[in-house]
Amino acid sequence: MEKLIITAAICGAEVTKELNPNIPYSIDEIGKEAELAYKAGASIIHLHVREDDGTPTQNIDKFKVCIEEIKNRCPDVIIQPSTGGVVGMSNKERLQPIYLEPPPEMATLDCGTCNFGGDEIFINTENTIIEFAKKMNERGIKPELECFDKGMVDMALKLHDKGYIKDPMHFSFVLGVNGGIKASARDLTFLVESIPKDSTYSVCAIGRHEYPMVTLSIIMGGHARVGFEDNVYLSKGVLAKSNGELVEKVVRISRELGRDIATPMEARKILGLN
Ligand code: KMH
Ligand code: ZN
Repeated sequence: MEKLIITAAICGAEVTKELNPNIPYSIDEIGKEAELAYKAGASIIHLHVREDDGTPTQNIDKFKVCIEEIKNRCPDVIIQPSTGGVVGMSNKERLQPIYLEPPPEMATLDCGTCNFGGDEIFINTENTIIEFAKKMNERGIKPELECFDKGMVDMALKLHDKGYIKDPMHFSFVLGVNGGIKASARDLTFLVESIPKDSTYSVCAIGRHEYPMVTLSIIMGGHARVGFEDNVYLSKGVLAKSNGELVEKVVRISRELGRDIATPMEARKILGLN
């Protein structure tokens, strides 16, 4: 089986130090967390950035300094900025990191609108998705197609057929969001069977669902995302000390199951990055 690409979603936009004091906010904290994840086996860092007080931001200058810090510590890691930001941000705010110089190799492309619990709605209209996809194409950025539900997979496939999303497609199945598809073996199988055979996919899941779903992905030939953005616990009731610990755990599981871990260069080859 192809080697496993591990993505570390090191800080997210919504989790706070109140939930786990090890969530990184500052440039230095973000750099340290990226390095721990990378040294443990992550080849992609999925990146959100924060103000020093933890407020999520999509400010391009903040991305720039955080990426410099990460590159100093992990020179060959793939950095994948979020274009999702946080619920309520405008498209213009969200798109800022795709204008970085040089452009990032990858960025997320959220493929639909989703309830996020309570009154929160993460809005991605069809026109928004097309606008983001076009801009990523212009900048030579590979989109990671974030799908929180089956309809988002179908939207990505439709926009692929219309030429807005290029081959080879890479999906990220986000399971167990409050408002999205369930974190279950049946639902993951449904998603995997819905995408073209020559595409790749990674799986992440919220909270306690993270390791069971990621383990299924390892077995099924998909890739894995772990990190504080999705889950702050190493095991039941035990807060993770770092993203490194979360990555070490998925490395252990994968090796036990006989699947080796991809280096960043191997990940680039698998994903068709230049
Ligand atoms: N924070 C969520 C609103 C992404 O990175 O593209 C969106 C998100 C997905 O995290
Ligand atoms: Zn994200």
